[in-house]
Amino acid sequence: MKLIVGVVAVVGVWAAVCSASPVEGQESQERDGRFLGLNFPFLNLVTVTVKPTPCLGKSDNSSGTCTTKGQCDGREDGTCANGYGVCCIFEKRCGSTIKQNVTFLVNDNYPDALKAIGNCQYNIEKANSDVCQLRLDFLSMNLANPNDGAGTGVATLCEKDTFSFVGSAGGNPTVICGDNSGQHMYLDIEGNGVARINIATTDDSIDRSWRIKVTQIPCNSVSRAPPGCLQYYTDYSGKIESFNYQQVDTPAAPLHLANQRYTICIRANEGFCGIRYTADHFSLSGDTGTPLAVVGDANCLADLVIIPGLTKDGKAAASDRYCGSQLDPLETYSKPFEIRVVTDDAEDIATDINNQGFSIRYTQIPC
Ligand SMILES: *[C@@H]1O[C@H](CO)[C@@H](O)[C@H](O)[C@H]1NC(C)=O
Ligand SMILES: *[C@@H]1O[C@H](CO)[C@@H](O)[C@H](O)[C@H]1NC(C)=O
Ligand SMILES: [Ca+2]
Ligand SMILES: [Ca+2]
Repeated sequence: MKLIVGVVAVVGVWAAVCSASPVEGQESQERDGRFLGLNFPFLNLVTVTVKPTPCLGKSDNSSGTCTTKGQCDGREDGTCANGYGVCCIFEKRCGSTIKQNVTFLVNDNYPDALKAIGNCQYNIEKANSDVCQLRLDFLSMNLANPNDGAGTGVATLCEKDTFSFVGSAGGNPTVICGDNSGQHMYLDIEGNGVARINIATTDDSIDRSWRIKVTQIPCNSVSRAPPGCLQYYTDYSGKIESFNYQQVDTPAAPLHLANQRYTICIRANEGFCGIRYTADHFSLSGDTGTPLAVVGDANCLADLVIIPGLTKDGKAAASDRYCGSQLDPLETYSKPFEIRVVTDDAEDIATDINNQGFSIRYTQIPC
């Protein structure tokens, strides 16, 4: 019996180091093991240690951690460590408290849709004391759309479903609904605090589903977003969309969201001094057919974006406020690069229709 346990221990170590070329001693022990009639079901009865290394889930390439079979606190998705471990995807449902870096928050019933009234809450604790921020990636995020004004005449309100969160560094009032797949957010988590995510659903006749990747960002990480940036882009060029922007070419396209006050930041890369914005779509007010670009403090009062403007030689732009149903291409050398989004608490559908929000491309300009 002693001999068998010894053999198992050595096989376990071999799995742990993921060695492709076994050293002499292990090779002979293995051969002995087979001679003794050892097989894998037997190994399952004994603790085999597997080094926790990153792995990719077999079904959808989600990032996970290689763990020992049976010790995965999540969903097992494929094998790793030469078959001795399982790729463990940390996937959690409503009501969970999580602490593990790179965890996926999913709706109850996931991957099926949720059709229920409820308040889904997740508490997120720091993986270790050196965490200052969370990045939420909405891999998929489909909630009920904001209202369309039927009955009341006032649209863009998240009346049925809401996604909201509270960071330990104080609240963040940004509340969203609708389709936000592909969007992301940064959330500060300070001290010994716990961040909380709330997804409230108030109608049991609508399908909704979500899968949110939560990454814990160390305090001194280069990927930490600067203070005040709800969204943070770090590429030379990219696409920025307002929450619930859905590219639909029918008049009944879902609308932008009321009550938004947040800042989108773009990291100025080394050797780049300016930034150029080009809108693929822009409609924040008065989208009645003929696109109209509106600029200026006096004209943009309800729903608008603020883009600080400065020419290359340091001359201020006439105005930083943009609204209407078109955004003309613009360049600015004002740093940090940012777009502030402001929407009011209403949308009178008698005078203000079809405002879908924006989809804007940015490209950084070399110095
Ligand atoms: C996972 O990624 C690999 C390599 O990029 C790719 O070949 C494979 O098709 C992906 N599998 C899934 C299920 O997405
Ligand atoms: C969490 O994982 C990400 C991505 O793998 C990594 O960049 C980050 O440093 C990790 N956070 C902590 C606290 O280890
Ligand atoms: Ca509007
Ligand atoms: Ca409005």
